[in-house]
Amino acid sequence: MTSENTLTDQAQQILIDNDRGGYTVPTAGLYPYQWNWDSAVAAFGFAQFDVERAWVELETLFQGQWADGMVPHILFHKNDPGYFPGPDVWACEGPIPSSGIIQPPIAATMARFVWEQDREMGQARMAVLYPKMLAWHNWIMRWRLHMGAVCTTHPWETGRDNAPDWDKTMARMDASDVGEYTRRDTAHVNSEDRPTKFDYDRYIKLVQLGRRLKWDQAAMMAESPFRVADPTMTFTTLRAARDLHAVGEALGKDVSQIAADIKRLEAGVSTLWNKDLGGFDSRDVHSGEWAGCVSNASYLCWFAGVENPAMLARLRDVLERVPYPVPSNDPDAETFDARRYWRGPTWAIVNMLIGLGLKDMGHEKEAQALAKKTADLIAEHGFAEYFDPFSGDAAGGGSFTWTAAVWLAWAGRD
Ligand code: 9WN
Repeated sequence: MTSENTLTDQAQQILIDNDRGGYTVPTAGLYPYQWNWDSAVAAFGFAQFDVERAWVELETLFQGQWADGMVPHILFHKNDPGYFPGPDVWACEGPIPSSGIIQPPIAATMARFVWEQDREMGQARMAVLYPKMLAWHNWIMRWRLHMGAVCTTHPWETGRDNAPDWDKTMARMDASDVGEYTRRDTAHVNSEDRPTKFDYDRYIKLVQLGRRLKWDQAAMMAESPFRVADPTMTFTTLRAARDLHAVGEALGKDVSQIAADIKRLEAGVSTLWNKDLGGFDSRDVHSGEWAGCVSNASYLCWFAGVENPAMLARLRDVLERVPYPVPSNDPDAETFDARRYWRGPTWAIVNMLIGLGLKDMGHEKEAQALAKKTADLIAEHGFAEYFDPFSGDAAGGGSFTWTAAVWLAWAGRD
């Protein structure tokens, strides 16, 4: 048995071990529930050895869909005191106890990959999922657009929780009355690798606001201090729209509305180009201010089918300079921190999305280089939640579902 085979076996075993029956937890202990974008990636991983289980993962995720089309960022299938904030803090009323926010909508893209591997048998499954995915897309188009770019209403929505993108917006928030609460994350992993108390106070403050407003989108839009148009949400929504368009056409649906949405989102992408920074950036909708951050999400442009020579030049530089790219923050930025979560570390999941985009857009050489470096990182340092981009050291949780799925579906394949 070669070591590559061993890694593939290990990756499959991680997905099997993290399976809680119809859904996969990101990792045991630290994250005991079903997370939205983790689950979509898990489906892509499962599709490499158990396509039936891949469909089930997506179907379970959409069982949590709210009546208005929203698909929550966490589904609390079974209560677990090991995670905070749990269902009692969110107080949401969907079909499954859940959080009240979303995550990057990559489910449609991952579902398309699963379907491409299972065109005949999967046709009926896709026909059932498609209207649900479309309803979520329509919800995002209705509630989250600003000048065509997609906004986040909570740092957790982007999946890049403590990215410096939110620093200025968070600094303007008053969380002095958030009250007492007990974090559980720092009981599982090193607190140096996690967001600070300053950040957590504001995460919880925003949950309290949503709860008070009964998760009413119009009310939250009017009252929330946190509304940022961001590359993660915008690029993943645009990519999902392209995938829904393709799947819809194949299913014989009228896709004219999605085609119009794609145009709106493309226009939105251009509002995220910070020309002084020379990169795709986040912008605070209330203040109009740029975050001034080149993150790993800035490189998702190709994933969304958007070409950009300046970003390509940046990526080539990062591939040269950083031993284990792509860092979640520009290594030259003052805010760079090689271990603290989304302020520097490399995340295999984002690498995969960047790499898939690069390949689609004909940047084969860069796509291969990134896949190889990600494979080396995992082979040398394990299936960690994230990694120090300079030393490669593992950080956060271990035996991580999406890192295993990335190995199976992308990095470990060539
Ligand atoms: C909050 C599960 C999730 C990922 C996110 C990552 C982290 C949660 C947390 O874990 O966020 O959603 O409690 O830190 O930032 O991207 O989906 O793996």
